[in-house]
Amino acid sequence: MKKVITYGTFDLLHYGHILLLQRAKELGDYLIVALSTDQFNRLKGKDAYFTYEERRMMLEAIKYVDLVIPEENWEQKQTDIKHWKVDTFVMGDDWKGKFDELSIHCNVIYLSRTPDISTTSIKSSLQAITQ
Ligand code: C2G
Repeated sequence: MKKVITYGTFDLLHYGHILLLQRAKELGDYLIVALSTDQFNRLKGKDAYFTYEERRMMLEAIKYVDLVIPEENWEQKQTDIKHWKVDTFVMGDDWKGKFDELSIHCNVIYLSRTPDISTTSIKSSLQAITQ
């Protein structure tokens, strides 16, 4: 079984996230999503609209996703890769180069980010509509 892992906040789930998860799953047979906890989001400077539990439930409903685990810090990736016997680590290419050190443990692949959609842009559009 070829295991793939990816990390993120996945707030206000949108098609950019889904396309990332779809392509990540195509790289193996089993996709693990390490989902940023509410506490880690604060560390990342992100104020997610949905709680961890709400974001987890939505991710678990996606057919490409096989397991959701908590992402609690920046440093856990190497441990996760070893613990879950991961073959491939995947991120959108807004992170290109940032996790290359993991290539001693597994394949590291950066997939092209879907243009013109982001959680931030959704929030801005909604604010404009409701003002
Ligand atoms: N993504 C994408 N296309 C978009 C938006 C996001 O491909 N239009 C990808 C991102 O590149 C990332 C994943 O979807 O790989 C999740 O995006 P975020 O929730 O914004 O993740 P981020 O806050 O970047 O967290 O330790 C890593 C961090 O937890 C990554």
